[in-house]
Amino acid sequence: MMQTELDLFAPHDPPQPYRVGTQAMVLPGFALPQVQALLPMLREVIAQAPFRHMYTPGGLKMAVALTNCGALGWVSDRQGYRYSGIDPLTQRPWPVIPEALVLLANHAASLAGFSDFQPDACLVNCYRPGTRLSLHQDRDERDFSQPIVSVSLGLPAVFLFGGHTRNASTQRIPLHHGDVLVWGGEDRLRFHGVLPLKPGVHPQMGELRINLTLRKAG
Ligand code: MD6
Ligand code: FE
Repeated sequence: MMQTELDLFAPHDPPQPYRVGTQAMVLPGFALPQVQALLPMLREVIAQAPFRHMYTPGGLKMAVALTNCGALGWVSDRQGYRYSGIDPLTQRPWPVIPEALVLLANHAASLAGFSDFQPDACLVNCYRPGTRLSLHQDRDERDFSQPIVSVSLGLPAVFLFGGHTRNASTQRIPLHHGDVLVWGGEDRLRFHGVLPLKPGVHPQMGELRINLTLRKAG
């Protein structure tokens, strides 16, 4: 009896990993043990390569602010989408990916069935309340056999996971602070996006959602 009452106040364990596709998996809370160590490293990355709003090839300003770390960074401008070793804003190489983040991504990928994942690119996306990411495919990488590992921080978001065509139906996947999403294989080219971020204040991150996507781009 007493035990039952105490359990009501015990912190919840994060739910178990679950599949959202044949080769796509959510690892709830997987990054939580590392977050306190990762945040100062992320701050350092952002100091060296600040968030900025890029333009689509069509000339529209992207709602998500972004930066990168790693040998390659994802960039967009009137010329198109591509990976570049040089930050167009600073004209310097992107900061290195913090080793703890590489290890976390490699570990998450192996739990999801992708061994030996060696990311060389980490895209850092920053969302404010109201910011959304429209449905897209990730196809600027060289080798689609390599998975993508995505770490969510800050405010929760609803991730849309679609099919292989833009108009296929989408599943809604809630992503919280510390959740890791891994996908690859036959799910690698599925359309996906993020619904407009709901207003809120995260205790550690404030009015922000930050998403880190780690890839083998080159
Ligand atoms: C985001 N993520 O969660 C945007 N792409 O903010 C992506 O576009 C994404 O999380 C490929 C694989 C995982 C992702
Ligand atoms: Fe994407």
